[in-house]
Amino acid sequence: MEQTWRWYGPEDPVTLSDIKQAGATGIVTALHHIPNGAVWPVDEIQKRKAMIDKAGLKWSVVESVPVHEQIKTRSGDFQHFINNYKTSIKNLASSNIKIICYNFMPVLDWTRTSLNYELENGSKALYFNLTAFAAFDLFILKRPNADISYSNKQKTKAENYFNSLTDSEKEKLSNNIIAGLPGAEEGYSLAQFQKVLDTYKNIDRTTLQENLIDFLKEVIPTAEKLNVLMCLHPDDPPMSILGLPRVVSTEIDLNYIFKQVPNRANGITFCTGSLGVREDNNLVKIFKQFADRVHFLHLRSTQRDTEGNFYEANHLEGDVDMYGIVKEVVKEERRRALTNRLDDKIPMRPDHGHQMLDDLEKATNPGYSGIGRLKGLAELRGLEFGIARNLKED
Ligand code: CS2
Ligand code: MN
Repeated sequence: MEQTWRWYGPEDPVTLSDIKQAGATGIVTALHHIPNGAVWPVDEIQKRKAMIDKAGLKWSVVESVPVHEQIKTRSGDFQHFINNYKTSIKNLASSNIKIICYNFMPVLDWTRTSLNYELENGSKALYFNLTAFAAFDLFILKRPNADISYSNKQKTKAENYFNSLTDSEKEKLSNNIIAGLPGAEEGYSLAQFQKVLDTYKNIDRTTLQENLIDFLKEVIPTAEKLNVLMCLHPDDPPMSILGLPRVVSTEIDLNYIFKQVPNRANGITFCTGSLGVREDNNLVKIFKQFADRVHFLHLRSTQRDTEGNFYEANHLEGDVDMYGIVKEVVKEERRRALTNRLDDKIPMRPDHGHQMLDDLEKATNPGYSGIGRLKGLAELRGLEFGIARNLKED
C-alpha cells in the first residue's frame, strides 16, 4: 500500500515534516478554502502541490472535492455546479493529481456526538451515542416528525438524557453534530440547519440515488478521459440520520452505483470505519466484490455496542477484521502487479486516530491528531509487512 496521510494544509497543527517522520510518502489534502461548488483554479492547486513537493512528499489523493448540495438535491444551479466539478477534475489532472475522493451524504459529512470520549487508558476517541443524537434531534433541533425516527424506549432515554444536560453541554452536543467536523464540507448554525434539512423534504432514497447516478453519468466520462480515478466515500455512519436518506451504506448500495455507471473510473474509497459500523456489512466480502474499483483505502476500526452506539477503536481492534482486509488488499495489489497495472500500490491512510500522550494537551483536529495516527499507521504498516512476507513464503 502507498502510505499516505491527511493534511489540512498550512494551518494543520500536524506539519509536512511530522508526516514525513511518520513514514508516509503520500499526502491526502484538499483546498478547504475554496467555497463548496466553486472551480478549483490551477494556480491554487499548483500552490498547494508545490508545498508538498518541496517537503519531498507527493500529493497522492484529493480528499475531497466537495459535491455541492444542489447537485445532491438536483435543484437550483445544479448543472452549473456539475460543470464546475468537471473543470476542477480537469485542473487537477493538469497537475497530475489523479485520485479524487468525495462523498454524497446529504447535508452532513461524518457525524459524531462526542469528539473526546475518554477510553479506559486515558486517550480520547470520537464517539456516536444514539441517545445523545436523538436528544439533539428531538429536543434541541426539534425536527418536525423526528419522533417517527425513534422507538418509544429511545425517546424516553433521549428525554432523560436531555434533561440531565447543562446548557453548555447542550451547546457542545449541537456543535459536535452540526458545526462541521474536520474535512466536512459544511458547518451550520442551528437556525440554518433546519432550513437546509427542509431542502430534502421531497428527496427520498430513490431520488437521492438517481441524483448520484445522474452526477456520475456526467463526471465519470470526464474523469475517464483524463485517467482520473473517482473514489466515492461511504456514509458515516452508514445509515439514514435526521430523516435524511443515505445511499452509500451497504453492498447493495454499492452494487447499484457500479452497475449503473460501470466505468472503472467510478471507484470507491474503501473506508473500513464507515462501512464497519454496520453489523450486516461483511467488509471482506464487499472488498473482494469491488476490489478492482478500490482506488483509496481509509483503514480504521470502530467498536459497536448493542444500543446503536460506537466509538473509534484502535486500528487493529474493534469490529473490523483488519487482518482480513489487509490480506485482501495485498492479494489485490499482487493481482494488479501481475498485469502490469500502474495502480498496484493502493494509497492508504490511517483514518482517525486517538488523541493521546502529548496531543492531549494540544489543539488538534478531532480524529486527526498526530500521535494517534502515527500509531495507527505503524500498526497497519506492520500488519501489511507480516502478511506480505507470509504470502510470499506460501
Ligand atoms: C473522512 C470523511 O474523517 C472522515 O471520516 O473519512 O470526512 C471523508 O473525508 C469525506 O466523507 C470524504 O469526502
Ligand atoms: Mn473515512
